[in-house]
Amino acid sequence: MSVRQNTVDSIQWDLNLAVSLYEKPFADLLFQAQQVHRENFNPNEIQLSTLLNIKTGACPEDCGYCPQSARFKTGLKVERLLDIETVLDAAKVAKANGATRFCMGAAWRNPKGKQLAAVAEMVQGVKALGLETCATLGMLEPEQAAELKDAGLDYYNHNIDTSESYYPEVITTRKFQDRLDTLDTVRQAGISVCCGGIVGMGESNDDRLQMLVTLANLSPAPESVPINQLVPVPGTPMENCEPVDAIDFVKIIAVARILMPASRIRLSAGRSEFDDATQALCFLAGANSIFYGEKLLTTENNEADADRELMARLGCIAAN
Ligand code: SAM
Ligand code: DTB
Ligand code: SF4
Repeated sequence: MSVRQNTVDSIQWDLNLAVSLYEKPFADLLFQAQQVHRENFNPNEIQLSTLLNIKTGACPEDCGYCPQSARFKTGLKVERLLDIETVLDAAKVAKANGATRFCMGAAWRNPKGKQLAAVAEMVQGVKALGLETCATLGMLEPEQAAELKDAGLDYYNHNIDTSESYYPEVITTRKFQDRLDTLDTVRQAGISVCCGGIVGMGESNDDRLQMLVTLANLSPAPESVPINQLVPVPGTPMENCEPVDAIDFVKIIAVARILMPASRIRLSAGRSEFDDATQALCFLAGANSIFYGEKLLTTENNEADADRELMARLGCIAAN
């Protein structure tokens, strides 16, 4: 089956197409994904984003995967919004280590007036260091998105997390449509969209593929697509979820690459569970971005030294 690029607004992907891709023989799927990848990117470049949690825990939402929800006893130490110096120091370290994008995350349902002003100042400071800026702060109002854009925000991360039908099993305190509305608000403000989801939360394979179809049908598709494997944190309702089969995960990446030819597909949370060979297969399948640095938001990530070594072994360079 030939698959056209999602560069024309009228092209809508559907679940049947995603399933037919997913069910192809592994070698055929990876070959197609690699072809699409090469048409759109230097296949040996990986984009490096570093995360910093600027406000930790005590979140009112009930996202079943999240150690930062106030509803679950995860033993996390709650921290107020960091001061700007601490954030800029972390951004300088990230830049010195080779990251090109710095993503600030806050455990909020949505930012309030003063909080947004403080984050806007951080964005301005990070941008002035010569880094791309990204923030993930929850739901946004149009004027807040405009303020962030004015401050120099390049990307806003807001994940759909899963398929629309599985979503109520994961989160009840805000709707799937709320997520789409925020994504629209971000897009309208002229900020690039970073939007992906999580696999390994007990969803079906069709849920995973439907999530990719929904992402691909955003018009345009998100510029960045983080694919997280659940980090099962003790104390959360999902603490006992089983890890995703590595080959299934690689196939999800390949389908994401084919459905979203021009998007950066990011190997995100849960990467440290994958051995080097699995990560290499993910890159072959079209992943071309990682979270880089020892910490995600509250959980551990791969060692930066190990990532540099793996990239060198694979002949990969960091994207500018
Ligand atoms: N509070 C904001 C929000 O929910 O949009 C921003 C921070 S929130 C932690 C950002 C994203 O991290 C979530 O949408 C989810 O996709 C991901 N995430 C959180 N906990 C995770 C976990 N345990 N495993 C994998 N991904 C996770
Ligand atoms: C995304 O999709 N994954 C990142 C980022 N966007 C903000 C967050 C992963 C969080 C993993 C659990 C934690 O460290 O708290
Ligand atoms: Fe709060 Fe975001 Fe965690 Fe949901 S994912 S509980 S909104 S920090």
